[in-house]
Formats: sequence, C-alpha cells, structure tokens
Amino acid sequence: MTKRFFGDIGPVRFEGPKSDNPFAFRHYDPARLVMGKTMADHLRPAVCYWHNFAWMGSDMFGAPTFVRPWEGDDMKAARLKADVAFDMVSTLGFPFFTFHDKDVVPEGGSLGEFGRNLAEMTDVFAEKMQATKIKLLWGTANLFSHPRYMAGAATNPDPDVFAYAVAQVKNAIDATHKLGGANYVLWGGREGYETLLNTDLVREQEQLGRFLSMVVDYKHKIGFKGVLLVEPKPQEPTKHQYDFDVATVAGFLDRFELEREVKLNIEVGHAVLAHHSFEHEVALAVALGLLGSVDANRNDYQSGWDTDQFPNNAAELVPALYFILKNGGIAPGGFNFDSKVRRQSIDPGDLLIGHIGGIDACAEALVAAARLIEDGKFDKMRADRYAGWNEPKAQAMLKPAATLEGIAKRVAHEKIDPKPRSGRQELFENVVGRYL
Ligand code: XUL
Ligand code: CO
Repeated sequence: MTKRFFGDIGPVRFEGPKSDNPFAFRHYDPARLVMGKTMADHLRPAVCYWHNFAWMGSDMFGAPTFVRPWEGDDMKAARLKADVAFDMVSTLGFPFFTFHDKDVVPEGGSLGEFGRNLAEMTDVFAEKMQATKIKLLWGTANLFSHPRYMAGAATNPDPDVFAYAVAQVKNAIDATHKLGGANYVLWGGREGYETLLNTDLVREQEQLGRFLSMVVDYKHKIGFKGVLLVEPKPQEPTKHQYDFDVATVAGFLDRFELEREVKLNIEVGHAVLAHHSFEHEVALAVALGLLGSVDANRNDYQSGWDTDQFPNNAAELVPALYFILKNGGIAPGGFNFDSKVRRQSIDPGDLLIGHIGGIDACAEALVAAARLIEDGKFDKMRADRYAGWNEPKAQAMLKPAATLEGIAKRVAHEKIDPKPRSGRQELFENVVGRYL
C-alpha cells in the first residue's frame, strides 16, 4: 500500500470509560476476563466486507457518496480492497471478518470467471489470514443482487436459476472451507414473493428445502466443519420472505429434517422487522437449540426499514446477552457487524468509529449480563415464579399418564382455587437495569 487509507489512525486500544479519544474502546477490553472467558472469546466480533467495502453510499434517491480507492471491477481493485479490509480488521484488533462472494471479487463475464476470481482471492485471503491471525467467521454467496435472481434463487420459477444458484453456492462453500470458516451463512434475500397471484408457494418451499438439503450433503462430502446458518428476515427486499423469523425457520427445518444440521444467524434489525425483539429471537433460538451466530446491527425504530446501523444502546442488548450467556456462549458463532455508516459519514475514520461504538455497546451489555447472572437474584426471581411446578402433584400433570378428567377430579377434591400473583415486570426491568 502506498498511502494508507486510514492515515495515521490506530491501532484502536482499550482506554476505559473516561477516555474521550474517538478511536479508543471505552468498554471493549479484548483480554478482560468475564465469567472466566475473555471478552474477545465471548463476543468474537467480525467486520463485514459488504457494507464497509462493497457499498459506496448510494440510496434509492442518490448517487454514491463515498470515495473509495478500491472502487472498480477488476482483480487489481479487489486486491487493494483486500489490503484495506485486512488493515481495518487489524486496526480494530477484531478476530474475524465475513464476506459475500460478490463483495470480494468481480463476477466477470461468466460463472466460470467468477469462480476463478474467487479461488484467486481465497489464496490472497489465506496468506493475509496467516500473517495477521484474522479468521473467517463466515462466508456466503450473494444470491440477491444480480437481475437473474430477481424472482428468487432456490425458489425461482426458472430451474436454470436454481441450478446457477447451486453452482454459485458450491464455489462459496469451497472458498469458506478452504479458509477454515467457522460458519457458512444462507440468507434468502429473494426467497419469497412479491405477489401470491403469480406464486406457487408450495413448489417454491419444496425447492428451498431441496436446495438446503443439498448444501448439507455437500458440506459433509467435503468435510467442512463449520456450522451452516440460515439468517431469518421477514421482508425486504421481497414483500414476504419464507425465512420470516426464528419460529418459521425452525418449523421449516423440522419439515425437511434439517434441524440438526442447520442453525440460525440472528440479526437485530431483522428481529425488529418481524415485530419481535432481538432477545425474543435469541431466547427462542436458544430454547430450540438453534442459536448459531448474531448480526449485531440495529434498525431505526421510526423508519420501518432495515437500516443496518451500528448498535449503540447497551441497555437494550442486556437481555439478549443474558440468554446468550445462559446458552453457554455463542461460539462457533460471533457478533458480526453487518452494519453500515450513514451516507453522510464519508471519512475513512467513520468506518472505525462505527465499529468501536458497536462493540463497546455489546461489551457493556456483556459485563452487565454476566453480573446479573453471577449475582443470582435475577435467576432466583425467575425460578421462584415457576416454583409451584416443582411440586410432585404439578409434575404429575405433565406426565403422559395425566388426563383431563383426573386433573378435574383433583381440582374438585382439593378445592383448588388459585390466587393471582404479581408478575412483577417492573421489578424485573429495574433489576436488569441495575447492572449496567
Ligand atoms: C441482509 C443481510 C445480509 C446477510 C448475509 O439484510 O443481513 O447481509 O447477513 O447475506
Ligand atoms: Co445480516
């Protein structure tokens, strides 16, 4: 690199909550132990290629606002992009990066050329990863930007598009496997519909099930040890997406007998679009044994759109971190910042500042959630609410031998007359708030 993109900024280090250095962490102290594990091992943060390096600041009303020296669609530009990307991850000291195939190399004129470009970049990445110790949290294929995918990839009415998507995913898994990726993500950006009037949703879901099953088979065939992750999102770009939310995907995986093979990548903003909270999606995934990884970007609550902003509200993240810690952590997943700076944030340093604030919010929430657990009061309050279920008579009602008439008889005999008890929501909320 002749001139460094970030000038003389960095490396970014922990300086503590009193620091007013915009290029220092105030809460994220990678080596600090929390419940016996370093913060870096808990959070496993990743920089994404997509929004940092492949998006140039355009929106549907306006042209790109960013001036990036790696703009271009040849391999020379792609190599420069990789230089800056690895410089950025190193400057932040994050352990991971993530990418879509199309983020890192030009597609060229054919799938063959795309595949060769990706294979070439895989070698470049391998060298850089070796030199910097940066690892790959996940790779994925972009099956949503090119016009060929406008009506879906696996769910396309045209079988040739299905075949093309399969071939593209094969290349992306090969690259991810070669780089020792911890996971491989499948986000069904266009796997849904715009109108049911032209859509056979039975057929399309069968196609998607078949596609996922083939991905699973291929993973085993090549010995890829990473976890396959589906990323739920209810809509945008399509009006309705088949992978709507955690509950919907869980049902889908069951139906195609993939529930032991595939886990979920939960994105904060996608949860909000589905009218859930992030902690709802995390808690449900934990309950179903499906928690895989997290995309930590939030939405703007007023916009109703997937704005992919950096998280900045630690208080809001505490419940999700609580459920993640209760799950025993998120590894081999991590916290990916699938986030983008705003269109007016045109300085190179803005990219770093976004990640610094984002990981600081997560770290602050992690510490609070750990304290909440270590203190024990909160867990006791939760357990007390269900204490009645520890009684043998209560347990008996959940056994297969229990019957409606048997329970009804006991209610009459013991003159059971339950008295309402406070759910104490405000107290629960206040207690959670104490640990920040
Ligand atoms: C889109 C989104 C994607 C996935 C990977 O909303 O989140 O970046 O994370 O394709
Ligand atoms: Co995402």
